[in-house]
Amino acid sequence: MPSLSESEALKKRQQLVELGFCVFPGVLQGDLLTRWRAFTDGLFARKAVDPKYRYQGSDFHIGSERLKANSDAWQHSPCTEHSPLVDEIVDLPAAREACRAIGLEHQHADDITIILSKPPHAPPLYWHQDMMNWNHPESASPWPTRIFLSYYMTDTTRENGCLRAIPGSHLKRIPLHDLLPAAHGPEIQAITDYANHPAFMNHPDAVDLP
Ligand SMILES: O=C(O)CCC(=O)C(=O)O
Repeated sequence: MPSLSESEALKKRQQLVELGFCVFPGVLQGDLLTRWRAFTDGLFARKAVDPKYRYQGSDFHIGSERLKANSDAWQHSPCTEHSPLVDEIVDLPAAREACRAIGLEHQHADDITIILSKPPHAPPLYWHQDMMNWNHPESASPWPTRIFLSYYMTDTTRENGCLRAIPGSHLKRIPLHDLLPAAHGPEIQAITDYANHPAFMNHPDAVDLP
C-alpha cells in the first residue's frame, strides 16, 4: 500500500468518522492474497451454505490460531474452523499501518474472519448495522468504537455485488432504521417477499463502495 501523506490520512479519517467508511486500495496483495484466494475457493468447494442464512451469503466464521488456543474464547466464538491465515490477515502490517495513519487507537481484534460469498442473482444483503451496543454510553462517542476491515478476493462492482452503504446513517437516525428487523436474527431470514421489504430495497442515499 502506498503510504499516505498527512492530509490524505486526515481525509480518510474524516470519511470514516462522518460517512462511516473509507477505502484503502492495495492493502492485501501478493502472496497473502494468492493464499487467501486458494483458501476461500477451497472453503466454497467443500462447505455447504446453511439455507437459514439465505439472505446472508455463505457467512462462514473462521477463527485465528490465537483464538483457538484460548479455549474459553473459542467456545464462545461463532467459529467452526480455524486457520493461520486468519492470524496473518489480522496482523497484516499494511492494515496496521493504515489504521495507525488515520489515528485509530487501542485496537483489539476479535480474531475472526467472516467469509462471505453469494451466488449470482441472489437477493442483496439486507440493510443492517452490525454494532450491537447502541444503548451503551460508548455509542455517544463521535469516533467509531467498532470497525470492520473488509478484504475482497476480486475487484468488486455493482454488478458482482460490491458493498453498499448509506453515508452518515451510523450517526443520524433515518426513517429506514425503524423499519429494519434486528440484523442477523430469525425475523429477517423469515421474510418471503424480500423484493418488497424496505430492508432489501434501494435507498436514495445509498452509495456503491467498489
Ligand atoms: O458484504 C459485506 O461486506 C457486509 C457484511 C456484513 O455486514 C455482515 O455480513 O454482517
